[in-house]
Amino acid sequence: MPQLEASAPLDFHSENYKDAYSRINAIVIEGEQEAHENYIQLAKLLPDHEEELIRLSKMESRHKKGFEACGRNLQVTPDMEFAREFFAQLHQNFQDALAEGKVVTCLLIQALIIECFAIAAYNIYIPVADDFARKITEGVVKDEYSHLNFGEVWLKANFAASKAELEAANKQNLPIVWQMLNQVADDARVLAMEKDALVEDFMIAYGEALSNIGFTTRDIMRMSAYGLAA
Ligand code: Y39
Ligand code: FE
Ligand code: FE
Ligand code: FE
Repeated sequence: MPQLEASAPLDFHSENYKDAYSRINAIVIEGEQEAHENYIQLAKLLPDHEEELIRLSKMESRHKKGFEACGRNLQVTPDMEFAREFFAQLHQNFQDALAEGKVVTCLLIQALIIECFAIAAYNIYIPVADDFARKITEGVVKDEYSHLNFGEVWLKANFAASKAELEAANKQNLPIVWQMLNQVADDARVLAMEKDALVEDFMIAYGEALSNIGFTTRDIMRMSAYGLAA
């Protein structure tokens, strides 16, 4: 059902809204913090792109500050412990890949999967956000497309050498995204963000990214199927 039909008007100050926001806002703040750290780590793995990656990492800390302000504006205290748990598996997989110098896996996790997750979530949030958060999120989502683009351009230029590692990293990490979405579906719905819409926008962004990198439609169909039943 379309999001705007048959739904009660949102009360941004209701206890119900604020309770759900305490977790979704925390996830976004934690995600931005981890993205900041991940781009600093990527800069070490890709010294030729150090300057650009440090620039991206600084954008992520600005995003974090913006979303912290969104929580304060609604007088919500973000549940950061919930958020750290929420990202723990992807965080661990990124750290493991980093320790092995697997730059392709690190790029798939941060620059493709997490960025597509952010793009989907922020685009779905913008039409249903409060005025303050909408303005912040509109600025942020533009940046996220540029982060996704960095990953696409690098992986496209290194496609032949990266293909097998990308497929393995997709198989390892895509099912985790569906688990994460399931975990927040109820809270997202309170904010008028429907799970089906999130899944659809994620798959469009992720499928387009894989296509831009050089995967065939057949590859993309096969890769997208991982973990869908999670
Ligand atoms: O690159 C980035 O800035 C990404 C870290 C931010 C991820 C945000 C994750 C959003 C998930 C929200 C789920 C709402 C339903
Ligand atoms: Fe860490
Ligand atoms: Fe960001
Ligand atoms: Fe980003």
